Amino acid sequence: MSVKSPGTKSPGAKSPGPGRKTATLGTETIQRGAGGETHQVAGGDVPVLTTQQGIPVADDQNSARIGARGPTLLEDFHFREKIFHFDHERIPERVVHARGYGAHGFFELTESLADVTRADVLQRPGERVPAFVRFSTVAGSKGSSDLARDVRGFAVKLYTHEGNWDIVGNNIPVFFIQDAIKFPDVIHSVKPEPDRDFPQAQSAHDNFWDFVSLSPESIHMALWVMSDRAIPRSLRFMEGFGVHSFRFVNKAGKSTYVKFHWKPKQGLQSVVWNEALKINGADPDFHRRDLWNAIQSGDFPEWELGVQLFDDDFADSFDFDVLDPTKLIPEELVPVRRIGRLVLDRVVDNFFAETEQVAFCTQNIVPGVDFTNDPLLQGRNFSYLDTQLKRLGGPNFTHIPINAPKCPFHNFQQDGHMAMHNPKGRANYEPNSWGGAQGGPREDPARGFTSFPAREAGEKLRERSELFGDHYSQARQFYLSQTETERVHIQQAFTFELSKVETPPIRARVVSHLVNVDIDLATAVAQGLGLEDLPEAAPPARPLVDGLAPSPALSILRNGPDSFKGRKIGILVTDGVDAGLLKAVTDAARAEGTNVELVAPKVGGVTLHDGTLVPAGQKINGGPSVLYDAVVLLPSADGATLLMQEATARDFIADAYAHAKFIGYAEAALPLMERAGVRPADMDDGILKLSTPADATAFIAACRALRFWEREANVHAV
Ligand code: HDD
Repeated sequence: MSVKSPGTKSPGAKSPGPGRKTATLGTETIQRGAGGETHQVAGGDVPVLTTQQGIPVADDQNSARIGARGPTLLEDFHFREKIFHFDHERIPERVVHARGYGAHGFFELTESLADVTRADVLQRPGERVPAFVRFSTVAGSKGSSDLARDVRGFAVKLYTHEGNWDIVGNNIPVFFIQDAIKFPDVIHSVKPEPDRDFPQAQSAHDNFWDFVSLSPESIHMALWVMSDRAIPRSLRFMEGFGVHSFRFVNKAGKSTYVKFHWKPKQGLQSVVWNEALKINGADPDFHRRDLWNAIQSGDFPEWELGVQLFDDDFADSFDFDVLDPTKLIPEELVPVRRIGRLVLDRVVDNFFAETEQVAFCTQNIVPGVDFTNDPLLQGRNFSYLDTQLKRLGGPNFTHIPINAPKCPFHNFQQDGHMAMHNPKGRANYEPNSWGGAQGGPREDPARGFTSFPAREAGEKLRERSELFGDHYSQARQFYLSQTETERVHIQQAFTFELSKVETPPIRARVVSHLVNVDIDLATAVAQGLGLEDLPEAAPPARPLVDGLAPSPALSILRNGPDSFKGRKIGILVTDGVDAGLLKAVTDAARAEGTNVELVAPKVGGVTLHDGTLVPAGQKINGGPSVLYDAVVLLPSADGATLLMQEATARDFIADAYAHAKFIGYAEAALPLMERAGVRPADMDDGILKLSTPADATAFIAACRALRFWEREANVHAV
């Protein structure tokens, strides 16, 4: 027996014309399913499905065939077009920074920089231009998880009145290598090893550390990547850096060096490594979900644009070469002047069209901005345009709306794959003698981009500046600028990563560099690895600079938020929860701007002791405490007894404790806590009993410290 094609007969529905709905019932539309059954679609009118050619489609459930059991017809253009298009949906992922997430927003100037640059976007305070930002991890492929230990890309496109300006930065202000010629090597080394194709999105393997141990220039950045900077709690809670020294050029043609910083208004925050490992399992999309939710709820993330401005005199007096991208300039030496704000206030309409197809390029600069001879930047200027050709399939990727300037643009570039806007008029060359619209655009020496006329002379050679040779002094400065908690995290991260390295000499070679950075760090890592002896220090290429002052700006914990706004609390609840206490906690959280999510035995929710039913955000095994910044335990006495038998409930508490989170609890939770390993003797000032609304307010206030770090010493014996 054959099933009738739903396209041939349907109750009361004639074949609809283009743009007309199939059939509606009130505000709901009758939709026919694959088996000929009907179901209702929420909402009002729906447009008629068409092919790419605009032909209305009568049947999207069955391909055309001869008889119900016969062969499929080649002439079924709708079927063929649909499959053909599906077969070609993928484009090559980015060779680095494949996994990313983007959002729209604006940049608003708050302080004019007219004295140092002619860049139009930096002239008039209060003026806004549209912006698009894409955050990313570097090593993992497009489907890897968000909380890999990795550098985060922080790429900003400003659609200015004088063209697109891209600041293609990272959340770390220095880079692994000094010369772009080493980029394929460092990236190959960190990507999955080519014979076995693992590990994915991890630096913890032999090849990466082999490369680092043989390339001392990467030690400074390795310190950053082993710090909590590489496991941010949220894309909203991290800094961005342009890394290189760029130039500003003013109307008089004077050049000033500049380094770019993005400072999050939300403050800095990271997770701890064990937490990151578990988040990757619980929610591999943790960062993108967080950004999406924040923007959708109107909690728009914001960064200040900061500039470090300096001149040749400073550059000449600095201990390091300002062209060396493995070095930073401490903010305490050259202050960061905050001149604007970047606000992300709109998610994309479509991930592929915008986030996947956006094409950044360090070469996209505007009049008033210029390059320096940083050899990494010079190489990048070649790579980005080149990679887009491969990735986006032709030279017309600038015609894709996300990449097109939002100011007028005219040139004689034409044709090529997918050309969307060829030049109008008769002339497609210049000079030409045609006037008006026929003749097309002309160059404008007054407004157009001009390069800073830096004087260059020298021999053609393959050499680096001598000052590039100190690879340890700033690494040491970074380490000594951290709080004790952060230093321990760095020690643990090196130990973890090198413990995954299977070749002992590579482990020892890395430690031999750490000896030059800090003897305590090297000793802790050597002990953590079980090395019998501390290796000899690797011979430095150049004497180190002694006594660099610590830079507090380099620490995350010294630059946290002053509120718990934008963070998230998980409240563990069961049937019989004290309604008053639950309300007190949620009210206090909301007053702070903190999000709350109820975690319950069943997602359908719980019945409070007053009989109210409240839905839950997560079932307990889908909402582990690693997804929250702090937790509150409000089970009823019966609920606590029930949860004592539930491993995921015990993990919820044990992990929150081990990750140094603030824990609020109702009296009834005590037996459950003890069962989870938090005994009365383990109670500390980060664990607060909640009985009254005042307790709830005090708990939220305590959470502003983000973590109760003092506890960490009690949770790690090894
Ligand atoms: Fe790069 C992508 C940042 C060095 C070559 N890079 C890319 C992205 C970011 C950075 C954020 C992702 C852009 C996006 O979201 O689409 N890259 C950096 C920083 C560097 C750096 C901060 C050092 C300071 N990169 C670097 C070098 C080279 C490249 C030295 C090559 C010589 N980078 C690329 C690339 C990518 C890229 C292959 C891959 C996808 C793309 O460009 O659009 O061209």
